[in-house]
Amino acid sequence: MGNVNHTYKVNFRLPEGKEKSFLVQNVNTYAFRNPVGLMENIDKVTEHIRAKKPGKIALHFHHTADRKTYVIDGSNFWRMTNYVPSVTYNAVTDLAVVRNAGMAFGEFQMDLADFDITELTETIPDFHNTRARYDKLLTAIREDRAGRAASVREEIDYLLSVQDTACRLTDLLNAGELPLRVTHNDTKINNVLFNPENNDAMVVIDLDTVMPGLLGHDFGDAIRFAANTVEEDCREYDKVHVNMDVFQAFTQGFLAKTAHTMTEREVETLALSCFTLTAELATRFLADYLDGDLYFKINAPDHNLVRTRCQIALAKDMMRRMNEMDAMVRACVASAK
Ligand code: GN1
Ligand code: MG
Repeated sequence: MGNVNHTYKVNFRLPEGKEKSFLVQNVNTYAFRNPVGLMENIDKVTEHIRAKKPGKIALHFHHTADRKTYVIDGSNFWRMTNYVPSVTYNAVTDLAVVRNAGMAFGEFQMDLADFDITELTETIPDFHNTRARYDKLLTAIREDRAGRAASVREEIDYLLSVQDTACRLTDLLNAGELPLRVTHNDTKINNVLFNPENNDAMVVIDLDTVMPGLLGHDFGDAIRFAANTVEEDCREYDKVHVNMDVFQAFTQGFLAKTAHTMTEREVETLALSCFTLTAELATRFLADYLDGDLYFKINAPDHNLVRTRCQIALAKDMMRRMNEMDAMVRACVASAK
C-alpha cells in the first residue's frame, strides 16, 4: 500500500478480549524531510474540515502521553490513526464509484477554500513544480549515479521533447495566471475510502502532501491514475490508454463541486493538467531510476523504468486525446454551472 510510506494494520487485543484495529505508519523521512511540520499540517487541515462537518468520518491521529501525534524512535518516525472499515480501489470501472471519487476530491478542495495557505508547511518543496522536476531529471542524467543513463536514451529524449508543454501549468502559475489553492496533491483513487455497502465516498486520506497547489494538480493526478486502462506499473505498454468513460465520470464528479469557483484559465488548462501530471511523474520515476531507486519503493530492479514507460505511454495517449478531453471538460462545466 503506497509507494513511499510503510503502512501496517495493527490489531490490538483489549483487556476484555475484544480486538481493535489501528493503522500504524512509518513515515518515509527521505521523502518527507520535515515530518513534524507535516503532522502539524495534517492536524490543522483535519480540524478545519471537522469543524465544518462534525458528523463526518475523519482521520484521527492518536496522541502519545506527552500529547504528540507521532513517536520518533531513532531514525524512524511513527504515527497511528483510527482504522476505518471501508473498501479502496486501485482500478475502477464502476463509473458511479469514479464519480463519487471525483466529488470527494472536489469537495476536499472546496472544504479548504477558506483555509489560510500561509498556515501550511511545504512538506515536499516544489512537489508539483514541473520545471523543478525537469531540473532534477537533468541532474540525475548528468550524475548518472547508477550508470543507467545510456540505456534510457529514448525515454529521456521523449520527456525532453515535451518539456515546454508539460511545464506550461507551472509557467502560468509563476506568471500569476492561475490561482494558488489548498490542494491534496496525491489524488490517486485509492486515497478515497468508500463505504462497502453503497460505495459512497467516506473520507479522503493520505494528507501528507496537502499544500498550496493548483486545482489542475489534483484533477490531473487523479485522471492519470484512475483513467489509465492498466495499473501504473504494467509492462504491456501497448495496452496503456485513457479510459474516456472514466475520464468523463471523474470530471462530472469533480466539476460538480468545483466548477462554480473555476477561472476561465483553469477550465482551459484542465485537460492539459492530465498530460502535465503524467509527464511530471514520468520524470520523477526516471530520475529515481537513474539515482539508483532511492525514493519510490520497488519490487524489481527495473520497477521505476517500467513505471516511467507506462507513464510515457499514457502521456502520449493523452496528447492524442487532448481535444476530446477538453470538449468533455467544457461540457461538464456547462452542465455543472
Ligand atoms: C507516491 O505513496 P503514494 O503511493 O501515496 C507519491 C505520489 C506519486 C505516486 C505514484 C509523497 O504516492 O506523488 O504520484 O507515488 N507520493 C509522494 O504512484 O511522493
Ligand atoms: Mg501518498
